[in-house]
Amino acid sequence: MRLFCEDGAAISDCVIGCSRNYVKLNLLHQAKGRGMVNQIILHDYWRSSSAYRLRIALNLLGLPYTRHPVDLAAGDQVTPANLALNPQGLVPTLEVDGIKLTQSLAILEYLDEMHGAGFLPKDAQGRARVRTLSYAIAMEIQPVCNLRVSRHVVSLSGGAVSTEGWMQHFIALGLAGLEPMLTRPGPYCHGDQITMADICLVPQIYNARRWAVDLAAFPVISAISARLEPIPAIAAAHPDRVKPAA
Ligand SMILES: N[C@@H](CCC(=O)N[C@@H](CS)C(=O)NCC(=O)O)C(=O)O
Repeated sequence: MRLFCEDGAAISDCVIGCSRNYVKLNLLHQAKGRGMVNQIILHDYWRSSSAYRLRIALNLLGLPYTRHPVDLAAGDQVTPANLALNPQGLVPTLEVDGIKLTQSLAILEYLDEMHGAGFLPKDAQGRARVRTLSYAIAMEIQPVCNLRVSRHVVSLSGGAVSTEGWMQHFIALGLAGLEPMLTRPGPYCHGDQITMADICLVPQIYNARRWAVDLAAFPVISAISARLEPIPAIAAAHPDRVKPAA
Protein backbone atom coordinates (compact mmCIF):
# COMPACT_ATOMS: atom_id res chain seq x y z
CA MET A 1 0.00 0.00 0.00
CA ARG A 2 1.26 3.50 -0.81
CA LEU A 3 0.38 6.51 1.28
CA PHE A 4 0.16 9.95 -0.23
CA CYS A 5 0.51 13.54 0.89
CA GLU A 6 -2.25 15.95 0.25
CA ASP A 7 -0.46 17.06 -2.91
CA GLY A 8 -0.46 13.50 -4.17
CA ALA A 9 3.24 12.77 -3.69
CA ALA A 10 3.99 9.32 -2.37
CA ILE A 11 5.36 9.57 1.15
CA SER A 12 5.74 5.94 1.98
CA ASP A 13 6.32 2.81 0.05
CA CYS A 14 6.35 0.85 3.27
CA VAL A 15 4.17 -2.17 3.05
CA ILE A 16 1.41 -2.01 5.57
CA GLY A 17 0.28 -5.30 7.05
CA CYS A 18 -3.28 -6.05 6.15
CA SER A 19 -4.39 -7.97 9.18
CA ARG A 20 -7.50 -6.50 10.63
CA ASN A 21 -6.37 -4.15 13.24
CA TYR A 22 -4.06 -1.38 13.40
CA VAL A 23 -3.23 0.91 10.59
CA LYS A 24 -5.43 3.88 10.32
CA LEU A 25 -5.09 5.43 6.95
CA ASN A 26 -5.19 8.91 8.34
CA LEU A 27 -2.12 8.31 10.52
CA LEU A 28 0.31 10.27 8.48
CA HIS A 29 -2.12 13.11 8.07
CA GLN A 30 -2.03 13.62 11.81
CA ALA A 31 1.60 14.59 11.39
CA LYS A 32 2.84 18.09 10.98
CA GLY A 33 2.92 20.22 7.86
CA ARG A 34 1.21 19.22 4.65
CA GLY A 35 0.67 15.67 5.85
CA MET A 36 4.45 15.13 5.92
CA VAL A 37 6.20 13.60 8.91
CA ASN A 38 9.50 14.90 10.24
CA GLN A 39 12.48 12.75 9.43
CA ILE A 40 12.66 9.78 11.74
CA ILE A 41 16.07 8.24 12.47
CA LEU A 42 16.42 4.82 14.00
CA HIS A 43 19.83 4.05 15.48
CA ASP A 44 19.86 0.30 15.40
CA TYR A 45 21.79 -2.89 14.88
CA TRP A 46 20.41 -5.45 12.49
CA ARG A 47 20.47 -8.29 14.99
CA SER A 48 19.26 -6.36 18.02
CA SER A 49 15.89 -7.66 19.13
CA SER A 50 15.04 -4.37 20.83
CA ALA A 51 15.71 -2.47 17.61
CA TYR A 52 13.82 -5.09 15.59
CA ARG A 53 10.74 -4.21 17.70
CA LEU A 54 10.95 -0.63 16.50
CA ARG A 55 11.44 -1.57 12.86
CA ILE A 56 8.26 -3.63 13.12
CA ALA A 57 6.34 -0.80 14.78
CA LEU A 58 7.47 1.84 12.30
CA ASN A 59 6.66 -0.44 9.38
CA LEU A 60 3.23 -1.23 10.80
CA LEU A 61 2.59 2.48 11.10
CA GLY A 62 3.87 3.12 7.61
CA LEU A 63 6.23 5.77 8.96
CA PRO A 64 9.29 6.21 6.74
CA TYR A 65 12.57 6.21 8.65
CA THR A 66 16.28 6.24 8.06
CA ARG A 67 18.46 3.65 9.76
CA HIS A 68 21.77 4.65 11.30
CA PRO A 69 23.51 1.37 12.12
CA VAL A 70 25.41 1.00 15.40
CA ASP A 71 27.65 -2.04 15.07
CA LEU A 72 27.38 -3.85 18.40
CA ALA A 73 29.87 -6.51 17.35
CA ALA A 74 32.45 -3.76 16.80
CA GLY A 75 31.65 -2.02 20.11
CA ASP A 76 30.10 1.06 18.53
CA GLN A 77 27.49 1.21 21.30
CA VAL A 78 30.05 2.68 23.71
CA THR A 79 31.51 5.29 21.39
CA PRO A 80 30.96 8.91 22.46
CA ALA A 81 28.64 9.34 19.49
CA ASN A 82 26.28 6.60 20.63
CA LEU A 83 26.59 7.46 24.32
CA ALA A 84 25.46 10.99 23.45
CA LEU A 85 22.30 9.45 22.04
CA ASN A 86 21.88 6.56 24.41
CA PRO A 87 23.74 7.09 27.71
CA GLN A 88 23.25 3.42 28.62
CA GLY A 89 25.40 2.41 25.67
CA LEU A 90 22.64 0.43 24.01
CA VAL A 91 20.49 0.42 20.91
CA PRO A 92 17.91 1.39 19.88
CA THR A 93 17.55 5.14 19.94
CA LEU A 94 14.80 6.81 17.96
CA GLU A 95 15.03 10.41 16.86
CA VAL A 96 11.47 11.54 16.24
CA ASP A 97 9.45 14.71 16.61
CA GLY A 98 12.63 16.61 17.52
CA ILE A 99 13.42 14.40 20.50
CA LYS A 100 15.68 11.42 21.16
CA LEU A 101 14.02 8.44 22.74
CA THR A 102 15.58 5.32 24.23
CA GLN A 103 14.11 2.13 25.72
CA SER A 104 12.13 0.31 23.08
CA LEU A 105 8.98 -0.30 25.12
CA ALA A 106 8.75 3.37 26.06
CA ILE A 107 9.19 4.20 22.38
CA LEU A 108 6.47 1.75 21.36
CA GLU A 109 4.10 3.38 23.81
CA TYR A 110 5.10 6.83 22.53
CA LEU A 111 4.39 5.80 18.94
CA ASP A 112 1.12 4.28 20.05
CA GLU A 113 0.04 7.45 21.83
CA MET A 114 1.10 9.72 18.98
CA HIS A 115 -0.41 7.65 16.20
CA GLY A 116 -3.28 5.73 17.76
CA ALA A 117 -1.76 2.53 16.49
CA GLY A 118 -3.56 0.15 18.81
CA PHE A 119 -0.33 -1.39 20.08
CA LEU A 120 -2.06 -1.30 23.46
CA PRO A 121 -5.75 -2.17 23.85
CA LYS A 122 -8.25 0.50 24.84
CA ASP A 123 -9.37 -1.23 28.03
CA ALA A 124 -7.27 -1.14 31.20
CA GLN A 125 -7.34 -4.90 31.68
CA GLY A 126 -6.24 -5.47 28.12
CA ARG A 127 -3.43 -2.95 28.49
CA ALA A 128 -2.27 -4.64 31.68
CA ARG A 129 -2.27 -8.01 29.95
CA VAL A 130 -0.40 -6.81 26.88
CA ARG A 131 2.18 -5.07 29.07
CA THR A 132 2.55 -8.23 31.14
CA LEU A 133 3.25 -10.33 28.06
CA SER A 134 5.60 -7.71 26.67
CA TYR A 135 7.53 -7.41 29.93
CA ALA A 136 7.77 -11.21 30.21
CA ILE A 137 9.83 -11.03 27.04
CA ALA A 138 11.51 -7.65 27.15
CA MET A 139 12.28 -7.50 30.87
CA GLU A 140 12.83 -11.16 31.70
CA ILE A 141 14.26 -12.94 28.68
CA GLN A 142 16.06 -10.28 26.65
CA PRO A 143 18.12 -8.61 29.42
CA VAL A 144 19.88 -11.79 30.54
CA CYS A 145 20.58 -12.64 26.92
CA ASN A 146 22.08 -9.24 26.18
CA LEU A 147 25.55 -9.20 24.63
CA ARG A 148 27.22 -7.57 27.64
CA VAL A 149 25.69 -10.12 30.01
CA SER A 150 26.48 -13.23 28.01
CA ARG A 151 30.02 -12.05 27.29
CA HIS A 152 30.64 -11.39 30.99
CA VAL A 153 29.27 -14.74 32.07
CA VAL A 154 31.26 -16.67 29.48
CA SER A 155 34.40 -14.81 30.48
CA LEU A 156 33.83 -15.31 34.23
CA SER A 157 33.20 -19.01 33.71
CA GLY A 158 36.54 -19.44 32.00
CA GLY A 159 34.85 -21.25 29.15
CA ALA A 160 32.72 -23.60 31.27
CA VAL A 161 29.63 -21.74 30.08
CA SER A 162 29.14 -21.31 26.33
CA THR A 163 27.22 -18.42 24.80
CA GLU A 164 24.91 -20.87 23.07
CA GLY A 165 24.26 -22.82 26.28
CA TRP A 166 23.49 -19.61 28.18
CA MET A 167 21.11 -18.37 25.52
CA GLN A 168 19.34 -21.70 25.17
CA HIS A 169 18.86 -21.99 28.92
CA PHE A 170 17.35 -18.54 29.46
CA ILE A 171 15.33 -18.31 26.26
CA ALA A 172 13.77 -21.73 26.85
CA LEU A 173 13.09 -20.87 30.50
CA GLY A 174 11.47 -17.58 29.53
CA LEU A 175 9.36 -19.09 26.76
CA ALA A 176 8.23 -21.88 29.08
CA GLY A 177 6.87 -19.19 31.39
CA LEU A 178 5.26 -17.28 28.54
CA GLU A 179 3.54 -20.22 26.83
CA PRO A 180 0.84 -20.78 29.49
CA MET A 181 0.21 -17.04 29.70
CA LEU A 182 -1.04 -17.03 26.11
CA THR A 183 -4.47 -18.37 26.98
CA ARG A 184 -6.59 -15.91 25.04
CA PRO A 185 -7.78 -17.11 21.62
CA GLY A 186 -5.61 -15.73 18.82
CA PRO A 187 -4.74 -15.29 16.18
CA TYR A 188 -2.21 -13.09 17.99
CA CYS A 189 -1.05 -12.70 21.58
CA HIS A 190 -4.09 -10.66 22.56
CA GLY A 191 -6.84 -11.57 20.17
CA ASP A 192 -7.04 -10.25 16.65
CA GLN A 193 -5.18 -7.00 17.22
CA ILE A 194 -1.42 -6.81 16.75
CA THR A 195 -0.15 -5.38 19.99
CA MET A 196 3.10 -4.54 21.73
CA ALA A 197 3.25 -8.16 22.89
CA ASP A 198 3.38 -9.41 19.30
CA ILE A 199 5.97 -6.77 18.47
CA CYS A 200 8.12 -8.18 21.30
CA LEU A 201 7.41 -11.82 20.44
CA VAL A 202 8.61 -11.87 16.83
CA PRO A 203 12.18 -10.70 17.58
CA GLN A 204 12.38 -13.05 20.56
CA ILE A 205 11.49 -16.00 18.34
CA TYR A 206 14.10 -14.88 15.80
CA ASN A 207 16.61 -14.95 18.65
CA ALA A 208 15.42 -18.35 19.81
CA ARG A 209 16.01 -19.75 16.33
CA ARG A 210 19.37 -18.03 16.12
CA TRP A 211 20.48 -19.94 19.20
CA ALA A 212 18.82 -23.21 18.16
CA VAL A 213 16.22 -23.30 20.93
CA ASP A 214 13.76 -26.14 20.34
CA LEU A 215 10.48 -24.37 19.68
CA ALA A 216 8.48 -27.59 19.44
CA ALA A 217 7.97 -27.33 23.18
CA PHE A 218 6.03 -24.09 22.68
CA PRO A 219 3.15 -24.78 20.30
CA VAL A 220 1.06 -21.71 21.15
CA ILE A 221 4.01 -19.34 20.81
CA SER A 222 5.05 -21.04 17.58
CA ALA A 223 1.55 -20.77 16.11
CA ILE A 224 1.22 -17.08 16.96
CA SER A 225 4.62 -16.26 15.61
CA ALA A 226 3.93 -18.21 12.40
CA ARG A 227 0.88 -16.00 11.84
CA LEU A 228 2.79 -12.80 12.53
CA GLU A 229 6.00 -13.39 10.60
CA PRO A 230 4.56 -13.34 7.05
CA ILE A 231 2.73 -10.03 7.55
CA PRO A 232 4.60 -7.78 5.10
CA ALA A 233 5.36 -4.95 7.54
CA ILE A 234 6.76 -7.48 10.00
CA ALA A 235 8.65 -9.50 7.40
CA ALA A 236 10.28 -6.29 6.12
CA ALA A 237 11.78 -5.70 9.57
CA HIS A 238 13.53 -9.08 9.72
CA PRO A 239 17.27 -8.87 10.44
CA ASP A 240 18.09 -10.68 7.21
CA ARG A 241 16.29 -7.94 5.29
CA VAL A 242 18.32 -5.14 6.87
CA LYS A 243 21.71 -6.70 7.56
CA PRO A 244 24.71 -5.05 5.99
CA ALA A 245 26.01 -6.54 2.77
CA ALA A 246 28.78 -9.05 3.45
N1 LIG B 1 15.59 -2.35 27.58
C1 LIG B 1 16.32 -1.87 26.42
C2 LIG B 1 17.30 -2.95 26.03
C3 LIG B 1 18.24 -2.46 24.98
C4 LIG B 1 19.32 -3.50 24.73
O1 LIG B 1 19.60 -4.36 25.59
N2 LIG B 1 19.92 -3.43 23.55
C5 LIG B 1 20.94 -4.39 23.20
C6 LIG B 1 20.68 -4.98 21.84
S1 LIG B 1 19.13 -5.86 21.84
C7 LIG B 1 22.28 -3.70 23.18
O2 LIG B 1 22.38 -2.57 22.75
N3 LIG B 1 23.33 -4.39 23.65
C8 LIG B 1 24.66 -3.86 23.63
C9 LIG B 1 25.51 -4.41 24.70
O3 LIG B 1 25.10 -5.31 25.43
O4 LIG B 1 26.64 -3.93 24.82
C10 LIG B 1 15.35 -1.55 25.29
O5 LIG B 1 14.29 -2.18 25.23
O6 LIG B 1 15.62 -0.65 24.49
